Amino acid sequence: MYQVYPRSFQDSNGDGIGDLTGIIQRLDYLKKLGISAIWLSPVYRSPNDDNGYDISDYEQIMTEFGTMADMERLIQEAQKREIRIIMDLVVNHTSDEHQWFIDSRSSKENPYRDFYVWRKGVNGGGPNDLESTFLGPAWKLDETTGEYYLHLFSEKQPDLNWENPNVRDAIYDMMNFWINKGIGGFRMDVIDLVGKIPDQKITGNGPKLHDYLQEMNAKTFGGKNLLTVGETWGATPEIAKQYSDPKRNELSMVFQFEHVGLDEEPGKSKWDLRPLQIAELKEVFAKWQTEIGDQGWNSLFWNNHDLPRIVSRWGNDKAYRVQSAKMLAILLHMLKGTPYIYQGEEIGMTNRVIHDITEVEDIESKNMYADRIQKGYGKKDILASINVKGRDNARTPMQWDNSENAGFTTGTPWLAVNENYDKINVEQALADNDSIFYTYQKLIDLRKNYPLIIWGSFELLEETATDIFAYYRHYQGATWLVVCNFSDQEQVFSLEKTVTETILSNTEKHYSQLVDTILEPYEAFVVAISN
Ligand code: TEU
Ligand code: CA
Repeated sequence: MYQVYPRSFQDSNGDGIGDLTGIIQRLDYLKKLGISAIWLSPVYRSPNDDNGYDISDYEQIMTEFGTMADMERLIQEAQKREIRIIMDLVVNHTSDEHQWFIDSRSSKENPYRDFYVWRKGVNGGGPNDLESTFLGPAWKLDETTGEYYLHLFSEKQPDLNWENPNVRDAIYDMMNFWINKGIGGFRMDVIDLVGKIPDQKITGNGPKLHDYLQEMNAKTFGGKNLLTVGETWGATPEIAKQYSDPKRNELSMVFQFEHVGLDEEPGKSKWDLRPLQIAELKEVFAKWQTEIGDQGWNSLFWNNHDLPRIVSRWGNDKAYRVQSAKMLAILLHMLKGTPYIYQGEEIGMTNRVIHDITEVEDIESKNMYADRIQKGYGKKDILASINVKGRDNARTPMQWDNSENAGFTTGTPWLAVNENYDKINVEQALADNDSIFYTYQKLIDLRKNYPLIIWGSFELLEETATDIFAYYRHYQGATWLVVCNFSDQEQVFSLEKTVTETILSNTEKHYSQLVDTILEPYEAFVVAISN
């Protein structure tokens, strides 16, 4: 799967904003990479308070992105190349500009009143102290009726009331509208929140969550060979099995985020940083690889539109950019699960550096900045956190070539292009046989040809240097070994096994035996071994 963030992928008409026609123009590139499906971040009508994750009409296309005819063309053109389009389904909340909410807020008697979560205030404030993910109270007083509505994200993203069966039916109708257009499935935004019971301050994993998903499955995509993936921040392996065990008729797979928090201070926010411990990363991956077993299915990802660029975060985007990006690709793609590549990851795009808050577009970063300024943090420290973790890091325009604005637009890009586009771009990557792109292409090809990668069981090698991440995959009597040096230092790896084949490496080396092997910084390889 390849994630496209449409706003930043390819502009086709010079207005500085990526669009659907731009995506169509780049399908041949994605075909060359070898992907099977595109997860398309939201393209629905939206006032863009949260870049399309605030939807004002689910059955219209965002004006800047094009028309419904363009969307139908994208689905068809992708299908011609055996690529399916996975729509982003944002149904925990809508925009406050959605007609349902406009009606809902108009009076307490309106038939749409119960489409959202309305409560009376308590002692002159909100009903309780629930907080929004984007900071501040999750309850907002609405003057028209003097009641509060719930918004777990921005004030312009009121939460839908899933306890109301009419809400659920309206959502299922909308999903069927898209299924009938020939899409390949849905990525479900913060789906673990829809069973919330706000009065008890339960947000994630509410008691009715899985009932709702089974109902949704039955009334929409069930039995139709569509792919569904739930964004589930609060999943444990047990919970992941509930979502994705085929017997339960819910979703195909989940995104779980346990590894994503490993460089954050426990109990604090994503902005409070600490160094990644490789030992913890190994532990978390090994846990998910083994505990989910054959019952459920997991996604594999380093990146998305909310996360910083992995080569800058856990690789080394200075001295070892190419080597570390390939190591990270190999490590992830040889695991069990469905891999997701975020646009630009396949050419090793990096975080960008900002010097002032005026350069920021992302609502999450902006709200955090305002909040921390008010709490007395220093500007420098706040900007440092944004440079490491801010969501705009992933959202700078795709770097296609070394022409002005990286070939993304002939106009002024909505968000500045990373300055390094003259060196890091698709044209360069395609011209260089040794580029990160070709490692991704090879990995995708391997996955299509070796059932061992899909189905093989996982075994972590415990007795290695801490900074070496090594594991076996076993399948039908065959064993592959994956060895990754997760550091900018040489490491010694030793194993008394015979190598029968070198499958892939990010060095020129061929491996025959592994006793006292010196690994270069960020070296990674995959070999078949005899047992
Ligand atoms: O993200 C869910 C979510 O909880 C994020 O706000 C996350 O905590 C944060 O971005 C991590 O940096 C989804 C979408 O992926 C995100 O883009 C949306 O802003 C959010 O839902 C609301 O729809
Ligand atoms: Ca455009």
